[in-house]
Amino acid sequence: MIEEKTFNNGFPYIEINNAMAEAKIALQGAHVFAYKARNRPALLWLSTKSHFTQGKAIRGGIPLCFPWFGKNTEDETLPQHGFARTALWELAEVEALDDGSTCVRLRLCESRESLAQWNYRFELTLEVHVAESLSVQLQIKNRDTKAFEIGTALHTYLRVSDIEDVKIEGLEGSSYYDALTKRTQVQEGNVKIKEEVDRVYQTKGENIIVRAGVQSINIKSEGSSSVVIWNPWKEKSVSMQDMSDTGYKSMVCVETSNALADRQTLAPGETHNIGALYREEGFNTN
Ligand code: TA6
Repeated sequence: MIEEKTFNNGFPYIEINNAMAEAKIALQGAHVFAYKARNRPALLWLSTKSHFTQGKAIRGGIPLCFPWFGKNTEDETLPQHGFARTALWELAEVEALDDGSTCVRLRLCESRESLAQWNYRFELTLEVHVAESLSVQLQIKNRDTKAFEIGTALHTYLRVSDIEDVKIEGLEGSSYYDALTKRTQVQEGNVKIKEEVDRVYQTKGENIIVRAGVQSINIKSEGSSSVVIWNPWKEKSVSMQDMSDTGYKSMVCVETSNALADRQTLAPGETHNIGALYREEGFNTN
């Protein structure tokens, strides 16, 4: 079942309930902000202080970073991570599949507002498959007559039982740019989070496992050349108005991306797909 709903302030979202799972997707940003498979804990973290107001990014779930990741290198006054996550997308298709899962497609094209920030014609299609796992696939199409360069990310906030228990497997041996020290290093062993972490790993992220206690979340990335790992830790959590002081303890961002040095150039008419499949393994709650 799929319902179109709004918060009390009129902020629109869709709610999906099927035999396998439930999910919520805001039309602003085509932003998946809740997903829970039956008999499993919620996969995505959502700030208890997140905005749900037009033009303000939701803190949590899966923000889509496009057409740049991080600050815009030519004009830092433009919104961090681009405009896609605060633009109003169109609900294009909803499909109830024979296996009981649900597929939703949302679309965004250039607008007067986007052209004022980034003078290119494009079409984004986000396909969300709500099943016993969550699949999120973003197709980017260059509809312009000139090539353009993009940075993209599924800026996914995963809910974890305790950040200090987290071990992230699958990044061993990858080099990473540490945005805090501005240095490039090589990952030795699993990634553990004991302080603020903000790193762009040069890896496809095809098989990442986030473990925390009995929890294990498997992430299979496609179409990406980088994976960003971020946790703001205490000081930044306290400074962020849309995050509780202790919010950092129950989240970690594992972002399937083409960020920084992995930006891509799309020729006119060219498309690129970037996506991830998320599955919580070995954790059953009755
Ligand atoms: O993905 C890591 C990062 O670029 C961090 O540097 C931090 O800024 C985070 O994204 C959150 O960005 P936001 O604009 O959503 O507050």
